[in-house]
Amino acid sequence: MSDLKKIKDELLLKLKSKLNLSEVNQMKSDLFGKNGLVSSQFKKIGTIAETERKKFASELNVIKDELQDLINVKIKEIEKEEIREKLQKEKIDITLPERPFVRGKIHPVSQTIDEISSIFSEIGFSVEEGPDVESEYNNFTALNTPKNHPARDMHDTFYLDEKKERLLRTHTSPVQIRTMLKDKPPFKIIAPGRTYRSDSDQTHAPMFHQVEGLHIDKDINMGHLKGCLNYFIKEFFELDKIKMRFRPSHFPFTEPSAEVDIGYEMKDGKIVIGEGDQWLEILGCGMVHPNVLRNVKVDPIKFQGYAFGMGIDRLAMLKYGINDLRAFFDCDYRWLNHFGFDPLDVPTNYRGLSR
Ligand code: 2U9
Repeated sequence: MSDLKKIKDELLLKLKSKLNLSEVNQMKSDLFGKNGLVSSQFKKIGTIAETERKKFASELNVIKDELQDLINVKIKEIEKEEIREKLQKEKIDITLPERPFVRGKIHPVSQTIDEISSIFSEIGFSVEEGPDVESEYNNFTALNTPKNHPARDMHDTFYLDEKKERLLRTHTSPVQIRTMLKDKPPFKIIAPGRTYRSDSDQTHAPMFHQVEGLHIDKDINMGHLKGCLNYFIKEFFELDKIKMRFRPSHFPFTEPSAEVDIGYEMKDGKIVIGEGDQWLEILGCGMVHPNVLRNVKVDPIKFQGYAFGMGIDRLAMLKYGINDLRAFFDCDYRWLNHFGFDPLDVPTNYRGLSR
């Protein structure tokens, strides 16, 4: 029994000195570890005379509990002290100025693409995307655009090789070609994205944004095209009624083709869209040319449909009253801070489309 008492007295003595957590943990394993002092006392039980054994075992258990309590109390004390010391060292200086908080803005073009995608998704269009670098076939030949067409000229198109086989797409139409080559009709898609033309002045940038739409099914006619575009323009400009006219035009990939104008007037130096006796060209459209359908292995007797295309940058300028196109792509943060959109501001006509 004197052994047990000795162990306890020694522990009490050690615990009186200033210890850190790892020293106490070491003491714990010296006592209760596999070959610790207490553990070896337990091993002794079998060697003790039967008359003494019960008493020894019960005293050993009592001392073991006492030792464990002593150690646990010491550990708690040390932890408390460590927290106290840490809190004292980590004083917060409330006189420090706050860190500046900068939140980015959404570019008006991205905002407009989101709005357009969301409006068309309401009436069953899905969004398709494709690469900026395209083949001559997808960009021109498949779209019934002959070799002598002015759009193919070096002055209009950025070619990437001598043979003029690869180019920067001049419209997003190759996205529709790719979709039709890969899937089966019906198709009801829009294709927004970057497009390029070798053209740069006050109103033209060499890179600009377009959205095109394509709806191919059995018995689709120009009435569907007019209904779809009328719905889109009203939703986009947030108007209940809008003056709209279709003017005959020509594109190689549509027949018949038309350009769409909307009514507007100037009031106090500002453009008011929807009414008035002035006309503003807004997009081009038409019924997809049978040659285009044949090029993508769609039978034009069974399937017909319409297509349309419009410039996103100009739509964004009109809706948000921005008048210099070149500033769009200058990457000037002051401009973006002024014309950009707060990512946490949910617009009233938001339809839940995420970027
Ligand atoms: C396929 C078949 C037909 C897309 C169309 C237009 C008319 C059009 C211009 C508007 C202003 C381009 O940004 S802009 O310069 N686009 O006028 N785009 S029809 O027709 C297609 C597209 C794909 C397979």
